[in-house]
Parts: sequence; C-alpha cells; structure tokens
Amino acid sequence: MSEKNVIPNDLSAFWMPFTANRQFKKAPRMFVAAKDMHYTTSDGRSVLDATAGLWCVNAGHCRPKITKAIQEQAAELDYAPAFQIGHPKAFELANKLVNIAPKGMDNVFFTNSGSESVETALKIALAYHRVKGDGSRFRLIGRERGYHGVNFGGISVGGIVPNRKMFGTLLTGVDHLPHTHLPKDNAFTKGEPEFGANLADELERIVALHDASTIAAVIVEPVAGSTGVLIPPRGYLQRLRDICTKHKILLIFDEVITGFGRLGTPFAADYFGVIPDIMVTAKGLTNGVIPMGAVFVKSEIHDAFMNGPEHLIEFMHGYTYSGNPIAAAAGLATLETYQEEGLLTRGADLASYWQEALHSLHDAPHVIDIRNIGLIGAIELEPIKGEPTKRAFAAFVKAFDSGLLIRTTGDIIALSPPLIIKKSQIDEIVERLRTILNEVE
Ligand code: PXG
Ligand code: PLP
Repeated sequence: MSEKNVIPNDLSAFWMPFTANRQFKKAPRMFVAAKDMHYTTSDGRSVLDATAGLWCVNAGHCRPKITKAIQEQAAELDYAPAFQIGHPKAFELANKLVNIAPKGMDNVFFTNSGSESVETALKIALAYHRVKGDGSRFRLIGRERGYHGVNFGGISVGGIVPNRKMFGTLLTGVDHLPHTHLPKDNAFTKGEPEFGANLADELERIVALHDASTIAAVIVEPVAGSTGVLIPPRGYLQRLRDICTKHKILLIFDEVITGFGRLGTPFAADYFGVIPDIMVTAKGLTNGVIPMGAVFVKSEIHDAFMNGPEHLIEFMHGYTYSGNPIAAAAGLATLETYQEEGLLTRGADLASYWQEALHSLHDAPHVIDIRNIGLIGAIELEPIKGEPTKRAFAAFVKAFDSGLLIRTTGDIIALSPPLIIKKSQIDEIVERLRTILNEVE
C-alpha cells in the first residue's frame, strides 16, 4: 500500500456515524478532554454536558475509580477468550448486576453495545420459544418511532423511518404498535401523560390479526429516547404487560437509555412497576467509557435452555468481546461509583427541580411542547416551514458555541445530564437555553 501524505488532523478518512459529514468537516466540533459535568473543546472552551455524552456518562466524566480500574485491568489481563473460557470479573459483574435488577431477572448475557443487546434479546426470545417446543412463535412486534439500534433486527422492529428505508428487506414477520405521542392531548404534561393508555390495546388487535401462537415477543423502550423523548401514558406499560402475559408473549424492555438511574430508579421497570421478561441495557453499564451491553433475562428463560447433553452449547450466540475483561472491570468500578454516590436513585431527588426548571421555558420562543421524566427532558420546537430539523440544529450549534452540549433529533431538544448534576447547573442549562431560543430564527 502506498503511503499517503496524511496530515495529523486530516478529517477526510473517518466516515462519521449519524453525522452530516461534509457540513461537520467544514466546521468541526471537537472535544479533547472531559471532567465531571464538563467537556473541553479543541479551542480550550469548557462545555457543560446536558446529555451525558450520548445518554451514557451517568456518573459524569473521567471518574477516578473507573479510570483506575481500566488502567489496572489492561495491565493485568487484557483479553481472555469469551467462548469456553472465563475470567473472574465477568462473573462478578453479572452477579452484581442481577442484584440491582428487578426481581426475577437473574441471568445476564454480555454484549458490546445497545444494538448488539437488542439482537441478542430478539434471538433469545425466538430461541426460547423453540426450546420450549413452541417454535411457531416467530413474529416480533416493535413500535412506530421506536429506536433499537442500527443492526438488522433492531431496525426491523424499530420505527424510525429514515433509519430503515435505505436498507431493503428487513426481518419478515414483524409488526408495529402505534407510537404514543399525542401532543394535542398531552402537550406540556409534567411526567407521565394522562391520555393514550388505550394505545396498548392495539396489541390485542395485532394479536387477533396474526394469532397469539405466532408471536414471540414485543419490544418497546419504556421511555422512547432517540425519537425525541416519548413518555408512556399512565398505565400503558402495565397494559402491554398484561396482554403479553395473557398470550404468553415475551415482553422486552429496551432500557439502553433508561437503565442505570436515568429515571431515579435503577431501571425504568422499577420506576413503572412493570417487570419485562427480558431487559436490554448498555450505555450507563460502564458509564459509557468502554463499550459494553448486558441483556437481563428471567431465570425461567435462561433455565429453559439448560437442557440436553451438558457438553453441547445451549445457545449459539456470542461476541468475541462478550464480557471483555477491561469492560467488566469498567462495569464493576461504575457500579461501585453509582453505589457510593447513590446515583441510581439520585434522579428521584432532583426530578421535581428538573421538571420545574424545564417547564419554566414554556413561554420561550418556538416552544410547542415540554416533556420530562426522571432526569430526562425534551423541548419540542415549532419546525421552520418546509425546513424541518433546521431550527433545532441551529440551536444545537449555538449551544455548543456558547458552552452547552444538548442533543437534537428532528426539532426536539433532548436533555439527559449526568446524574451528578448540581441544581445550579440545572439553572445554568435552562438560562442558556432561554438565551439560545431567543436568538435562533
Ligand atoms: N436501544 C435504545 C433504546 C437506544 O437508545 C440503542 C438501542 C443502540 O445502542 P448502541 O450502543 O448500539 O448505539 C440505543 C442507542 C440519541 C442517541 O441522541 C441515542 C442512542 C445512541 C446514540 C444517540 O438519541 N441510543
Ligand atoms: N466476521 C468474522 C470474519 C469473524 O471471524 C468474526 C468473529 O470471529 C466476526 C465477524 C464477529 O466478530 P465479533 O465476535 O467481534 O462480533
């Protein structure tokens, strides 16, 4: 291969994910360091992180315990084969995770991302019915506007159209529930919206259409994040649970965003008091520092596989990096940090302050809805006529330039700060947002 004349910060080779590459490379935004609630940009400015990276840095940035654990693990045992061989920290982490998981979720399968956790969960659901002798259950039910990562299973059950439409035939045997976003009825609701629990009954319609005996699982985000923060109507998730139980359909909660304290409880399942059969996690599991995901399953599901000759592999699935030693060490140190600082429940103490602060923006320019739950918030802006997403993106750039990191999707500003945030920093986010909203066209 000929050696190319590459300058150190030539941006051309890296095809960036979910990024307007050409626009970015004309005016790059770069972080070079981070500590606690702040990033530092390449031009030396401090930026307040109102998004916990991408909903993942729940304990804040560069936490010493996590950094040290990674350094020490890298020096001691860098990698151990994931198949047919173990290492102690993966088992230790699995045990610690099931201790904080909802009751009955006693087994954990490790992956490296939310997307891989989703694929793993869908495969467990399909295979579970087969090992139980119920192999006619092959259908998977997702939801409109759902985000379940970017792999083929995930985009098939997902419902974000731009993420699906370029990729031809997706999984067959998939159907979708309607989304639950009802701005006419629920705009400016604080917490769980009043209207829309009846949308769960659409599952009965889908079951009647396909017959329950063909349906393996329903997958939903308890609170939909990526699509712009859709909070489930009061009672909606319980109805989904009841319908799934009645028809022996597995209920999968995708808790990639809601897991690890985001709602002020360890998991959204705890917050809503609705326990799924399978729970998909990633992101906050290692504080976003090392890629890692975990799929939690009820012991009945795990145990159903533990049949047949003992020398045979029970579930033909796994990743080279499932339970990777450095990721496991990061996960253990992250859980310790969460526990020492009470971060898995700290959101509950801050939720009402967060709520009132966000809703004080109801009269800011362009705002057509504000939604919140736990330490999640969304501010929906009126789109510029004929140019959807442009106003919110302008707000994102202005925020970045003025020292605030927000996330936008469509014309929605999504907020999910690290769980270590101070009240004064919540005030700062809201004040800065008001200025930005006053300035954007
Ligand atoms: N499920 C859910 C519910 C998610 O939110 C994934 C699966 C996929 O995880 P990975 O680790 O494969 O990216 C996610 C990820 C945003 C944003 O700003 C959200 C995600 C990722 C990046 C950005 O909304 N969610
Ligand atoms: N592709 C090839 C050719 C491989 O050999 C492997 C793993 O051995 C994979 C893909 C899957 O990689 P991973 O286990 O990291 O998901």
